[in-house]
Amino acid sequence: MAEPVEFCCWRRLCVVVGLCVGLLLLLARPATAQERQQQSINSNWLFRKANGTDYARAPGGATGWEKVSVPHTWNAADVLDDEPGYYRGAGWYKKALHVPADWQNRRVYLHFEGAGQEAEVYVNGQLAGQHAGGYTAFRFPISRWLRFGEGATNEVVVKVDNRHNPDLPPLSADFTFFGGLYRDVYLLAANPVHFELADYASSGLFVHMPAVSAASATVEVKGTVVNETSAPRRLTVLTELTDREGQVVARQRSSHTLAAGQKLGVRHTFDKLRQPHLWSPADPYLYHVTATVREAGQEQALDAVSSPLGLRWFRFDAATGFFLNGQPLKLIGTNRHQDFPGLGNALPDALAEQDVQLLKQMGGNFLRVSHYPQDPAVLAACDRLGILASVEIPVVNAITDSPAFFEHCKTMQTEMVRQNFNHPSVIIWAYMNEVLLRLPTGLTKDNAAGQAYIGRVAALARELDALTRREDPSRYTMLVNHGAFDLYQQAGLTNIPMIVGWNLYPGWYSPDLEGLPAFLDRHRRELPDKPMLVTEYGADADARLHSFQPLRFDKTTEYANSYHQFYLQHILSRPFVAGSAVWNLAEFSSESREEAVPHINNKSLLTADRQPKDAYLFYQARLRQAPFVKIGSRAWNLRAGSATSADSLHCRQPVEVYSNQPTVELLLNGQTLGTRAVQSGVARFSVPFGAGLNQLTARAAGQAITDQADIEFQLIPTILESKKLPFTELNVSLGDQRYFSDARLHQVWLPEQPYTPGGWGYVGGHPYVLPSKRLPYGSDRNIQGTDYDALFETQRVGLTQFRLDVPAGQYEVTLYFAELEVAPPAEQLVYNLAKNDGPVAPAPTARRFDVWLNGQRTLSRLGPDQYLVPLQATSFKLQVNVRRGQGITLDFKATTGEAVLNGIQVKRID
Ligand code: GCB
Ligand code: CA
Repeated sequence: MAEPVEFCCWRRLCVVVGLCVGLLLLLARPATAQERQQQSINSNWLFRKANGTDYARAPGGATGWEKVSVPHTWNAADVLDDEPGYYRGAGWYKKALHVPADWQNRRVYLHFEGAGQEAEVYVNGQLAGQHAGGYTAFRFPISRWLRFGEGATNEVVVKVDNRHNPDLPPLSADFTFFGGLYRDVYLLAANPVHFELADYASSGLFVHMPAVSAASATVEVKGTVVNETSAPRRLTVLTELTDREGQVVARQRSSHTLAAGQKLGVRHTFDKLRQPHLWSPADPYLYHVTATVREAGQEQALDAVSSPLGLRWFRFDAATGFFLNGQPLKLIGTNRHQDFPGLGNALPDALAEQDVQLLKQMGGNFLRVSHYPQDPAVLAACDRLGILASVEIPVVNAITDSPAFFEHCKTMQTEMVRQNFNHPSVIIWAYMNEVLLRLPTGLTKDNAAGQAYIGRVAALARELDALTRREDPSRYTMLVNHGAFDLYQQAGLTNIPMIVGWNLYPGWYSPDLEGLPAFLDRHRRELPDKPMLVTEYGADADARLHSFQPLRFDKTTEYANSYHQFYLQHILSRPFVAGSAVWNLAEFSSESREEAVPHINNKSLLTADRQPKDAYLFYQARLRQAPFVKIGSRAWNLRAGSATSADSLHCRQPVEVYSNQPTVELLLNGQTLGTRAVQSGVARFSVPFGAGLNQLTARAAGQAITDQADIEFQLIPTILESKKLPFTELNVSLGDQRYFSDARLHQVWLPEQPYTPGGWGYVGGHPYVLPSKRLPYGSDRNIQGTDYDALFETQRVGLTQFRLDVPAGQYEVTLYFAELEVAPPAEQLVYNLAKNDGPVAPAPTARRFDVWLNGQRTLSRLGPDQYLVPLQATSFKLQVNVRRGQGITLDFKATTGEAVLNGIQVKRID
């Protein structure tokens, strides 16, 4: 087998050897006609949805096909519309392929980085291969069906299908199962003598690091050489390790004779490389491994494969957490989903890389690639930027107890491990997420069928865990649970993996934040030997919603801020918590979600278009080393509020400043507001905002670092007849305690308030609350016909008046309604981890009411069967001429049930 021909010590690469190697490289490098070639074939595809015709063997003409390029998904738009559901079925892609004549002597493959969720590939009418699973790569040899040379056209047809398949994970989950050829597609042509190309679409080269220390490293490179020619071949395999500058630091060569059609495993061991330059988040130093196979005695390579090499070692300890290269390192980071607004999951690599970059800029060092393997660009970026990663297959919420389901899981796990084996960033392979979240209908943990099912889940977990340890003894295995400690414990699922991941939502899905420390300490007490990670925690935050009395489930920035501040503190203060990952880096698509932003899960640190929310700035302050100061709510740069008193020209509102310095000074339009101590990353100020532009400057004491935020403030007079502060406009969200700041229309909606003479507000009634009382106020339903769901989801029920004591003038009054009570029930969402909502209240009898504007009946007999279509946004724009001392009075007079009002806008128009 391998015989070392040359050995260079790590630092001592002498000039002479360097020169020789350089020369050898020069000889070996020039792209010869024979080395492997790989090119993307993303352009010029044709696409159509399935229509019953089988296009596999008769691809037909060009009509009815849409020109697309991949990455492509057919669900980019239909996941966002008001129609529940999205297309889950088959789609056809086809493309003309031209291959040069000299490829006749090559082995040609099609390589797909991923297709959602199942694919069949045809070449010139012949089935080249099938693949199940939407998140791993696959590759098929196609030479035998190709027509070569100029003028010859080949037709590649790919049938992709994202229908529900009970034998294929994921079965159900809180994310969208986009369909399509949504990652890069490649054409690959290799010499018939090549490294293995048929090993689960892996690179065929596996880099092991059996021993790494600060003093020395042992690297083992394994590969399989394949002789697909019809004659025996004498071959030389050469493996080189190069440093970041491209200098060869070690080489190994071995000679082999392969019979026709033979495959042979080759292993090169690089023993005791001295003083390796280690890889870490602070210094993500990468070497490279290149393996080539040549004809004996020839310098020309027949095939070459390369891989990054990051030298590091690590371990998890149940009591003291994670250690990288012998040093303790708290893993702090986020999860990531792979979609982007407007693109679905069909992203160019640059957007995947940008996400990893944003995590790095946050100060994070850990990415949970959830809930499935993602584009290769993600882990490549983790390698380069120094982000440690956990990767998992999409066994989410439930399993199917069928041999096919088990087989698919095992194949996916094998694909995941082999395709990503060489990424130094990967430290964990995981395989299940909250798999006991909902037992199949009729099953409970106490009945026999339920116990049998749980037993099968555990059996699958054991198989996957054993498979993973066999495939890769150098990484840790992990299984991720929701916060039902006893359930997973009794099922044996906390015992099987090397690390337990917990998705913890106390203070979100369960009422009390204090549940978090209690849960963490329970793990330590009851599973003292099991390392753990907080694999998820998060709170919904619609960046438009704000509150100064934040409440669980109100989806305000401020509730999420306090939630994250609480969690991070408890995670950091417990050494046994090896690390954590926020749910989620950015907002992501979950088609069946309703609430403030339908179809979007917004438990995230970045908005969908990757703008930072406050919590992101908070993490920067806690995690980044360099001096940092950022004004919170900088995204909330359009604010409104009522003046503090009748003759005040200011409104006081709190502002948080995030910093890693001991104190921060805040200035408003150049005037200091004082200096405050920074506590756990946050300094808190009360700012007297004036009408118009407010320029905030934050300064970390003793540091030259500052931050600025320009905030435009719409100041509402307390007494609307005020001369000093003329009334112009007022927007109120009824039944709501939040501010809604809408940058698009440049409007701010204020929370409701009761009427006081001289001012404005409602008379009578109460805020709408769900029958289940799950939310503090408002509905959780998608309101059709609007992007302002949060405004329409809240309403005041049973009000008798809304009054504004505005000065004389011409006004426009717009009333907003959505019928919330009389609504068809929503689908029970599987990911809703809150206690069961309980029985659905009987639909109330239809309401009926009139609205009078300054003594005139203006809107008649409003009700669910007249204008107020359930869950539909409805508005009426009215005009009124207000006389001196008259103001605006809206009377709500119900004849059946109670009147409602969701929002009101009053604008002076003369
Ligand atoms: C979870 C799931 C994740 C959901 C998240 C949520 O526990 O693992 O897929 O998106 O909660 O937001 O409910
Ligand atoms: Ca890609």
